[in-house]
Amino acid sequence: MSDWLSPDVIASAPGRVNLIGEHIDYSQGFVLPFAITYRTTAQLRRRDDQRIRIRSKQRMDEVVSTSIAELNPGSQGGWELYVLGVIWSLGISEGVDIEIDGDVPLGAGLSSSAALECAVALGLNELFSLGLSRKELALLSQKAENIYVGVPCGIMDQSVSLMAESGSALLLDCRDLSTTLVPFDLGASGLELLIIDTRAHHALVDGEYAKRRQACESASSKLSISSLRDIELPTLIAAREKLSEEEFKRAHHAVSEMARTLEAVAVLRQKDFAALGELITQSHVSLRDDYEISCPELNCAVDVALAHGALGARMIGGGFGGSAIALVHQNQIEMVKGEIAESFKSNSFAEPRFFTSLPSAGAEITKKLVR
Ligand code: GAF
Repeated sequence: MSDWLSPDVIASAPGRVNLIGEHIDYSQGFVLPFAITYRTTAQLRRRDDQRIRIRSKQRMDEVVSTSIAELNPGSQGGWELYVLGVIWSLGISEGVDIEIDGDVPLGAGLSSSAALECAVALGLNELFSLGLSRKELALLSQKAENIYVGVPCGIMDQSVSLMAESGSALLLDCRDLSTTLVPFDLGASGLELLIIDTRAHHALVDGEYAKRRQACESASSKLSISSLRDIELPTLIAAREKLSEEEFKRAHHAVSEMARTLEAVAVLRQKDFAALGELITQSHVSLRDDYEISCPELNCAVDVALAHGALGARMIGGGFGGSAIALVHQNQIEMVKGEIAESFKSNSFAEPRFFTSLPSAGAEITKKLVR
């Protein structure tokens, strides 16, 4: 096993927090995520046969051993499916050993799966000299998750993991994957973004995510548009009777969230953090009431943060658990954490975990193949 210790290539990729623009990537909207400091690392080594071996530093006694010929979309498994899916979606035809390590909190809605896919994708791109662009790698990582793993995610998480830059949030146009960096420096204004992992269940694979996507697609089709990107709020409201109550609510979230995201970029450029906080909170209300993907733990984290001075707070990610964010004055962070922990305790929720993160760099190659 000593050959695991001398990789040809090392690549790493971050998890993400989405500042605003939730559940609109698959409606071709605008999203504003940033990469977090927590990263997944993939060490890759070429083999001279067709075998694939995968292991994780967190579970050194378990080695997944398979081969290129055995790659099969839809097969059963655990975390290794994300790695196998990327090997499959990139069309790799030679054997490889991959060792994974990292500190992206698992199950916290901070996109540890995209971090894993993107670290492997960037590493394979280097190892096999594929010459794929970051945008192509994002699309192939999404394909791995959609088809190989069977999770119908959008393109936000993979894009930010591959294309983010330190110090900025990434405005991503999910229609053409064009990006604009938006400087995001809370510290200079005495603020911090608190990430609250509620430790409630994240139900992305359980069908609710797919139902939301379907509602947006059927609303678009009834409105004769290619996606909800193509309609403004007043027109949607005027066309309300064409949609079911559920479709209208889902579309109302998507269309209003797209407008909020662009407004958030404008206020961020003016460093108007009070206005940013309001938009963040409006996003939560819309996700809670129109999109109906929040849960008591997320609502509790948001409500307690707002009641104790946060400028804004909302759930992030797929919903039904995972994390919330709160825009908090630095000198109030400990107090807000304490109040949330106390409230979780009195509601008999699991003990929350807290993180903070500066906007960090996207995926990187830290050891290159010497040619
Ligand atoms: C999950 C998905 F993977 C993303 O594509 C996105 O839809 C997000 O939920 C909600 O904004 O993270």
